Amino acid sequence: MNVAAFTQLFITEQQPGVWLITLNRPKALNALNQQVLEQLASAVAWIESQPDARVLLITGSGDKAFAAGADIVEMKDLNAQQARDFSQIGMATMHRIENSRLPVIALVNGFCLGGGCELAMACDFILAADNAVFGQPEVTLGVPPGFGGSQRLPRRVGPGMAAQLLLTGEKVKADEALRIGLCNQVMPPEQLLERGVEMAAAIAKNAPLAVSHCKRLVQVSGDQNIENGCRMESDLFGLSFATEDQKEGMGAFTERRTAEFTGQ
Ligand code: DAK
Repeated sequence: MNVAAFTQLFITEQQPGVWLITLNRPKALNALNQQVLEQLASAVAWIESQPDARVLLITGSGDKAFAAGADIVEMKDLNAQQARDFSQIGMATMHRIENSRLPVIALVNGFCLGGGCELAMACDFILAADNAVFGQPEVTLGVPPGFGGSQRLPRRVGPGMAAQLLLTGEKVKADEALRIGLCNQVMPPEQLLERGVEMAAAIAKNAPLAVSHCKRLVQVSGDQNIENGCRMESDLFGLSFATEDQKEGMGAFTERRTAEFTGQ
């Protein structure tokens, strides 16, 4: 697949190994229609297939929105079966991002509502511009979330706060999103990409398999009892000693030099 095939997205390599997907429907505030969702899943797979890929960033084009939700215009006349199918397409895209071997960071610039917030939460963590507005306003449109928001929001902010946001449909600004743990950092919009690339570059310097293992372990921590989670951590810790990167990382420490990881 060629990058040019992604008509609804821009794909760029910002630095060696640091890839950026930009949703490209600024006139519709980057609303997620079926085509965007399908291209997003394909783009993640395409970037993963690039041998040097280490970290993925996702943002929205324009200065108003990350994504203002699933595309209401496309959705509004669906029947129950079609709506379920649409939900499954969105769910598959969110799982594709969550299950990527690459760490994924959402760079939220403006409105991040409904499906947009669900997309951001499928990423490993969220950096936000100070103009970001988060929310799951689906109930105001007569539906519950359809791309996993009811499950991912409680895992991010706890059940009480998630219930408040899901049941009222209220929107929260960046500083409140930071306070409740929905996003990790807030900054002026013009610094968002730079900070994201900087953080991605810091991750890209680390051993890729160890990074991938950490991503997986954090994800399962919410689903496992602590013994199962710790058992999985032990297994992956042991497995990492079969990698060249472990020899390189610990060797470099004892030899007082910077490690150079290859992902092997
Ligand atoms: N879908 C489609 N178009 C959208 C959109 C959206 N979610 N959000 C904005 N747009 C379009 C507007 O229609 C407008 O298009 P034109 O009229 O210019 O052609 C353009 O983007 C600019 O929007 P506004 O003129 O409204 O801009 P404002 O600055 O005045 O307002 C706003 C910005 C974000 C406050 C407002 O646009 C807004 O409230 N947008 C909708 C936000 C929202 O409710 N998001 C949640 C969407 S629902 C499920 C599957 C999926 C889902 C649920 C269930 N099942 C299958 C069960 C997911 C649901 C959602 O995500």
